[in-house]
Amino acid sequence: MAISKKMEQAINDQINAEFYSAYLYLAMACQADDMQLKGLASWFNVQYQEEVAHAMGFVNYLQERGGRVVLQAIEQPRVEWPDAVAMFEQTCEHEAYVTSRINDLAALAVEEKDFAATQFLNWYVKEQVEEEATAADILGELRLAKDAPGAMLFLLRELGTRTFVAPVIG
Ligand code: OFO
Repeated sequence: MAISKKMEQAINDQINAEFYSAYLYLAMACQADDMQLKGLASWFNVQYQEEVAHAMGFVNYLQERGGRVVLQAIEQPRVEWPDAVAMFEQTCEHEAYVTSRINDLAALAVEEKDFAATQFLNWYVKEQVEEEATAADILGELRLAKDAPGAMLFLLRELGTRTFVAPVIG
């Protein structure tokens, strides 16, 4: 069954939102690099790659369903944050927003009785739980370490151990 025009549009909008997420985290990675915080830069670089993978998951799905991918302009992200805590505050806020978008997409799939889309979107629903939990955990630890340089250094080094593993989406 061909995908509906409404779902096609919603997925195209989500492709844009995922690429915007990639841009946002790349901007954070670049600032962290400027601050000589390699571990932090590396964590956000991995996050950037994850977001590109999320966008490509939607691109591939839409093509598989016979829809037309229409790439939209990506909004310029913020370029500066006062510190790592502020970066993760925005990360938490942004991931909550993305979760609400994924939920809206899942609701549209149910409304349209598009069960293939429902199945596909389940992966993103679960992924968002993980994305929000990870960002919240790191924010909590960063707040705790804020006034203890030794602890902060340890934490930032630990963030640098994260590696990118291409997700199997769908
Ligand atoms: Fe694509 O999950 Fe973050 O934004």
